[in-house]
Amino acid sequence: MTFGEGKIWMDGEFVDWADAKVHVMSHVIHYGSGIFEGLRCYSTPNGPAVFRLQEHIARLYDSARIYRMEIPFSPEELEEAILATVRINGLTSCYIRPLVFRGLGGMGVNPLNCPVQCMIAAWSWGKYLGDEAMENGVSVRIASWRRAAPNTFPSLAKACGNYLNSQLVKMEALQDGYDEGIALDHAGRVSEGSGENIFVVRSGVIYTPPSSSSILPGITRHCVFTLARDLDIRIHQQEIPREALYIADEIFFSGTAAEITPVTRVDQIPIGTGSRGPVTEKIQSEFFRIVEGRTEDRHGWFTAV
Ligand code: PPE
Repeated sequence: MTFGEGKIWMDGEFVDWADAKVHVMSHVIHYGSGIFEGLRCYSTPNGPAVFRLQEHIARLYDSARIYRMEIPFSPEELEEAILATVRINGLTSCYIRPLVFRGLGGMGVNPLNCPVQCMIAAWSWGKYLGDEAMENGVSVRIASWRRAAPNTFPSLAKACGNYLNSQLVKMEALQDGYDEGIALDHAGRVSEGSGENIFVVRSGVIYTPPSSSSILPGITRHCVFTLARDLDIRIHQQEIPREALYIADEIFFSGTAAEITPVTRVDQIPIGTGSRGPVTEKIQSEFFRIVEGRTEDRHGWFTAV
């Protein structure tokens, strides 16, 4: 199933891709009033399985609470709808996008009169930053755009509107010939990529910005903490100055779409040796061993489809 085919779950029932429509006067289109998730389903020897389903649904409900949205389904119903969307489309390995948004109910900033609607789509999505990226790494620039300051756009919510900032970061990077951009926070410290959390390795220790650095609290980021502990690698949350990136031994990104991707150049400066480093390789290969079902799911991260 490629992008543009199959069935989409909309407000409790499946409709054909072409019929999954909203009105142009829906609140979300004018005011960005939506929250979403991105999950992956992996093909494992025991069949297709969704990765960290409960955690993604929990974050969706956190986003809803921040924006005072009443989701008209229970978490269990949405979990089941996600599994059903994979099943009905006959997918094994895919990306899944649930979105909760304010629909048609009148114009004006006040969103409270608009119905809260839900949709879930699934399609095959390969390597987010390119097939080569997993081994060779990506080249990034520091964005001229900052992440939103604290108490402006809440970064702990995965909200549609936040991604206008991400788009500025991404377009600028692509325009200038880079694969991705890294945004600094309001204080000039390292925050995250346009759609990835970031990790810096120095002298064998992994560092990553804390949630107070305007990051999305990534679920793959949480996996990195768990895998680092499993592998006896020290890992800390710490504010990171920009120049720490240039003198790092290794840098990598984490994200549902990006999985674990090495970063090998920042602002044209090679990071360490300029190729994927040993700590990145360890975390990355353990991550792929788990998601591809080549080792036991020892942390219970999978839900069978
Ligand atoms: N930061 C941002 C800004 C972000 O969008 C993501 C996910 C992450 C960190 C990593 O979070 P997690 O997926 O829970 O590990 N970005 C999603 C959307 C990408 C897109 O282009 O759309 C994703 O990876 O699914």
